[in-house]
Amino acid sequence: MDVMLRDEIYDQAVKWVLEAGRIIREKMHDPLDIEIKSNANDLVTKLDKETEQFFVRKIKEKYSDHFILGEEGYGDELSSLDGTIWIIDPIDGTMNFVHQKRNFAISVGIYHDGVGEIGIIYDVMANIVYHAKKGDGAYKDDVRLPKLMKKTTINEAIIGMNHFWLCENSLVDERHMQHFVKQIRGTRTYGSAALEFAYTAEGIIDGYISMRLSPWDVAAGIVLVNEVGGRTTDIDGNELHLLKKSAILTSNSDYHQHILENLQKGRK
Ligand code: 2AM
Ligand code: CA
Repeated sequence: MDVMLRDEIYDQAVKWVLEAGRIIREKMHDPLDIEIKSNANDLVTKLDKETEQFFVRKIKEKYSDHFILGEEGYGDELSSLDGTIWIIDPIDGTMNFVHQKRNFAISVGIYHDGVGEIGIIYDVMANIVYHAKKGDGAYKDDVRLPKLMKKTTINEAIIGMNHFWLCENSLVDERHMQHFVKQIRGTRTYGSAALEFAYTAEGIIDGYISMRLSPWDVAAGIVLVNEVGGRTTDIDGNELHLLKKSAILTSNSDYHQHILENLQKGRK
């Protein structure tokens, strides 16, 4: 992608993300019209939908040849990753948004011909933007994030994960996950995949494992984690396919292979 054009798209995207966040903060105490999606714990609100519509309107007006893949379905139906695609989660961590009014993010990943060029994750209530351009490093607001520190032993790792590993349809045996968590220093559950990617990029957790994430949960995060030398794959070690759901591992590269091998031992 042309560097000048990419810089322009990036500046524009950051502005829209900040504006969308401001609107969410203004409207979040109005009635949210909460609905249930795939199951009773999978929520969507009026503001998830309005925020996605905001992006779709802005992008289609300014970049009519770009495509949009959004969680709430106001974007395009895509069958390939050709061209420039904005992969958007208008509110990642909707359960946090509804119940806690914090720890949710706007996530925007911009891909060109399948390559992650821009990643923006905005912690709306903390007012912190994690952002990255491919090859130009990752930033937390104005501070460049250092490359992830060399790690040797898994015993010191803190890994983000959630209880989906305990569900019947988990891809890894529950007893194996118990064994895995005993080997590491600690686990954390933040409830927003985008923020868990951002925290992995920041190095405050050493990785994040989650089942069945969608492209909009991970698209921006992948770019951020790449820029600090981390890796993201599915739990079998394959590159992610950004038009499908995947069980993912993103982590410090030093741990990646070790965790993958560990998960494989309990793979169903
Ligand atoms: P969401 O808030 O945008 O739905 C919660 O652990 C994380 O997993 C959130 O990032 C959440 O995204 C994501 N997630 C993906 N699929 C989910 C599902 N079916 N139910 C709940 N959370 C899901
Ligand atoms: Ca999401």
